Amino acid sequence: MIPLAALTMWPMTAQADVTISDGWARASILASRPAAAYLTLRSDEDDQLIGITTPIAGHVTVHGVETDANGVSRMSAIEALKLPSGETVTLAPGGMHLMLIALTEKLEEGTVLPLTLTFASGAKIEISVPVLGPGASGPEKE
Ligand SMILES: [Cu+2]
Repeated sequence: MIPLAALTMWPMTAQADVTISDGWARASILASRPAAAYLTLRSDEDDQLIGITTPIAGHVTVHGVETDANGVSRMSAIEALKLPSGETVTLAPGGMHLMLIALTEKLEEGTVLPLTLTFASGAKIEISVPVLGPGASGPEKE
């Protein structure tokens, strides 16, 4: 993993027409367990997030959470996350998240997680998000 000191640009800023902010991942206890990461996206044009990769996980999917009539929540994969023009789309604990599966190492608090996001427009954005503690609920606001 990359030490936090290697983080050159924070907060993350726009490239293409999509602005990404408040990205973070939650430290995981075992590499054999899936991990979750969160971020906020805002696109100036209608776009869709269609792919996410990281060198340390075999698979990254956007998950939504649905609660049925019995109050049972389950996660479902979102193949293409819609980013309507000018709308803020938030992935946060309890709701949508990035699910990292088949990790090659556990997410260690204090390191950063590199992510490459691919959009339907063809744009690609590379970001690094901080890995916060297992009990964190989000990055601290200044
Ligand atoms: Cu999930």
